[in-house]
Amino acid sequence: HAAEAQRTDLMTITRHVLNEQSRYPESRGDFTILLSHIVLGCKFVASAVSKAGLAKLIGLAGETNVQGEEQKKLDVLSNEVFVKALVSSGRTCVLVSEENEEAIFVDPALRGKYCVCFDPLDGSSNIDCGVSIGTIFGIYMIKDKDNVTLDDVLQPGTNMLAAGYCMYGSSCTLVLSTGNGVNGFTLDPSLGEFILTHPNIKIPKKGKIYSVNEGNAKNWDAPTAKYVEKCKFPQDGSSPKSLRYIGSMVADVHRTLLYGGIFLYPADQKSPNGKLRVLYEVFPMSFLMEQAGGQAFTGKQRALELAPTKLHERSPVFLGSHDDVEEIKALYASES
Ligand code: AHM
Ligand code: MG
Repeated sequence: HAAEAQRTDLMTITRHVLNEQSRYPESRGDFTILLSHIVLGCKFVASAVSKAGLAKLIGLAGETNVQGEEQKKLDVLSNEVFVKALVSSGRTCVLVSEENEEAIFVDPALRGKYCVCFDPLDGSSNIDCGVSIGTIFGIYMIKDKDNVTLDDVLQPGTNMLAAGYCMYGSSCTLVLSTGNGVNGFTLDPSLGEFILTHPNIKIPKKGKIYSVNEGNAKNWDAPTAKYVEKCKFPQDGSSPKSLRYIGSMVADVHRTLLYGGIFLYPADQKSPNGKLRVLYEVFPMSFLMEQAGGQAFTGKQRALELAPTKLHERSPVFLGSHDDVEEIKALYASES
């Protein structure tokens, strides 16, 4: 009665991570505590997102409320919740958020050994129409928490300890890797707990879907243009690929992870470095892809091997199924 056992033996995200961390004898639960604060932020955003339409309907958004305070935009509010949750965990020393120009150095009294880079609410153009949006995060360990500098956050993605995202969609799903495969947890709203629903996610070796903003096609470079042409008009007798593009990185990457295929945000003439940000978009998603058996490429190199020089640096990215990314790598290699 395995199904019965699963229904009654709930694998919460905290229990799962505690199990994983018990492999490390030196672990003192710091990571579990940090993660539970991230999870709290995700639950807050999930709840706020589900009420966003309602708040608008009854005239809350963008207007002053009863206390005479200006209502905060959902992305600004989400950022404040994450920053406060992370600082109060006592386990972080430096934070990088898409919403903050500068890195946030945590007060020495509250410092811990982790650095968290995050985008609290990505895909904001999708908020007002109720389409899926998400939170993305990457976690590093800092060498010396009493002497933290900007260099400590400008590390290549290969140094990342853990990464994940939470998707606020038809259900709320948190996908996490601590460097030992990828697992997905779904929020049970009646319990307020994320329960393991997608153990050990592996991306299909090859997919049937490509995902890109084709509106930028006139500015693409030759390898990207050639690749997308091949998706539509394959020359090897295979069927054309389907196109799916939501315009929320978390949703597009989540579908790619589960169904296979490729997600592209290439460079173009107008944006020579693409659009997506290295520290809190490209790195965490690349880490998850590799951990699930896929690949992530920038057009020049393995995405995780980038060494960022600026907090909000951008990079082109091609990520997804092993074989599909292999094809785009070949096109860029023959170009140079
Ligand atoms: P945002 O940080 O302004 O929300 O932009 C990031 C989003 C990603 O979620 C998504 O992959 C991309 O922008 C879509 O960009 P475009 O509208 O150029 O296709
Ligand atoms: Mg973003």
